[in-house]
Amino acid sequence: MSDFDETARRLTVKLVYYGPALSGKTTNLMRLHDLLQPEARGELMTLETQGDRTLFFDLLPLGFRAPSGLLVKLKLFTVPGQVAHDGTRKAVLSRADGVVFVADSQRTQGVNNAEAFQNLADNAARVGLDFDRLPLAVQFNKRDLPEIYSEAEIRERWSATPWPLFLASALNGDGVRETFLALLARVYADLDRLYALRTDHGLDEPAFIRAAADAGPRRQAC
Ligand SMILES: Nc1nc2c(ncn2[C@@H]2O[C@H](COP(=O)(O)OP(=O)(O)OP(=O)(O)O)[C@@H](O)[C@H]2O)c(=O)[nH]1
Ligand SMILES: [Mg+2]
Repeated sequence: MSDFDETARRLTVKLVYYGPALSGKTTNLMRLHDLLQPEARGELMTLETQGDRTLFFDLLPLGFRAPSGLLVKLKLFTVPGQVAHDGTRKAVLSRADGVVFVADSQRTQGVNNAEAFQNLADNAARVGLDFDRLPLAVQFNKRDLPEIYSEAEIRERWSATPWPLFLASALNGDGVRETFLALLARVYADLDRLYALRTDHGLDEPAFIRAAADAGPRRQAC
């Protein structure tokens, strides 16, 4: 749930990268961090991880000012994908304004993807999010690996769903920005309805997306 502080003229928005263990959620944030403006980067803070495994979450904060002076802060989180960390996933998902579901394209990971997607729907309900209205983008990552589901198979399987679908190889950055931009577009519609971004703050959808995608980020892993 976005947080609008009228006195401080600040809007805080929470975006969450969700998905099965090792699908590439943290790598998405790392590549976004690389792609966004280097001169505005803050410290990279890494707390507890175990090998590639996120134990709590990663955080990449972005910020920019609307023409009205409103400070828009975007907080990008990753959840830990390992099944055991469900409590943390729920906490991170709580009050999310939008979600990227990062699936693993490898054929061995079909069941894990499905379970993680169900877990997202279940946890959304548990934390009071309306899953049917939640801005969501779906990314199939690791396209560079052998033994992956074909694009046709993936598109066929997801054809009845309303969410935009992206193929990515987060390791080398392919598809990372496109996925993020699609989520921003979906989130903008809700924010504009709630806070009249276009009429009261001079921020239409293209300007919002441009500003957010160019904002100088800082990444913190916890
Ligand atoms: N080949 C390939 N490897 C990838 C890609 N994206 C991520 N990886 C690798 O997959 C491993 C797991 O990536 P992470 O980003 O840590 O995965 P995660 O989803 O954050 O995992 P958890 O924190 O355990 O939930 C790492 O070794 C990454 O380098 C990709 O597009 N291609
Ligand atoms: Mg991770």
